[in-house]
Amino acid sequence: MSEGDRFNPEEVSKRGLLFGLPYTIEEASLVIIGVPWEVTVTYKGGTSNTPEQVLLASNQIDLFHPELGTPWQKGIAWDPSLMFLKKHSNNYSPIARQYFDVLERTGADPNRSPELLNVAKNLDVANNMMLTKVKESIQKHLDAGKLIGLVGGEHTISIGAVHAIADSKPISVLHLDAHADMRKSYAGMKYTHASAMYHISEHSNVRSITSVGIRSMSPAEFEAISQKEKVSLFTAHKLWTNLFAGISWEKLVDNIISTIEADDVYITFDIDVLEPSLCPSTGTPVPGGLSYAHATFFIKQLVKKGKRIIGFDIVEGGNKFSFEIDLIVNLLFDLSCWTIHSQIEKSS
Ligand SMILES: [Mn+2]
Repeated sequence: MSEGDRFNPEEVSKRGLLFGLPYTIEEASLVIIGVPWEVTVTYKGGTSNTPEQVLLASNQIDLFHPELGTPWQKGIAWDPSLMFLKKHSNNYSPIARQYFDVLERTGADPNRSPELLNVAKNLDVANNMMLTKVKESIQKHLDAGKLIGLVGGEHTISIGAVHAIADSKPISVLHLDAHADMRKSYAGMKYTHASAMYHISEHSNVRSITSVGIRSMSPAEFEAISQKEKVSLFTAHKLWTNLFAGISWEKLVDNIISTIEADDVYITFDIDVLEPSLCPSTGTPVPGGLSYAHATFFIKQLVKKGKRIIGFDIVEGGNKFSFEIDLIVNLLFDLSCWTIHSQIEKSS
């Protein structure tokens, strides 16, 4: 059946379908998985609401991509099978909140308190369960030959996604973020949003990590990055300094892309890489970020340079029915179109 028989892209599209598109998961070349998880969020909450809100707002998208046309005709579908995680996240989130509150109020080191360490261990069990579910889901879609995208949820979810893909082939990771997320562990926990990139970098099939837009890290995180040869760091400060000196964004981007080793690239897009005015309800905003145009031009150049996007996630989105959700919807559409297009570019 052709699209024309099932829906009309010129008309009001149906709410509850991703971008209003009628494809089933079986028909789609790209599957978008919602992962509503926030258990290790330490500051402003709400990111577990993002997947549902993005899905509901996504039918507002107009279906002609100005640069790519209609790559969505290869099929994009929403996979709701991990939306049940919200219930578990809601159960664990108050425990985590209370735990972080104790740490912040008392300044206690959880590694020196058996009682606190026990809470951290229980939260780790929950995070591990989530990561196993993410890995299983992605494995299933990869076996069926699908491309995948994730809508989070906190950054921790990316560990499961990258590990699932890297288990089968060498990949590079493009990491757009305000934060380094390079802690080996955080607050007594192994898997947290602040340690996502550390655990991703530990996978032997992750050949390189290119971190862009970073402007918040601890001394130990900087040390860890310096010691890991596979990680290339491009701080926001360095980018702005070069831009202010008159070097073009295109030149800078091409230089950054040259540090990406593998042809197959996974993009982890933490929304807080953008200027906070664009994402005011993200969990840990930091001023001095990129514009939407800087970020999407980067994705375009990546594909132009012959890289193939094999998967992506958008994480740390906010919790309001607001412009931020619309921004994520647009970013999801852009990333989806470029991901599909990058396969065509490669095979032609
Ligand atoms: Mn971040």
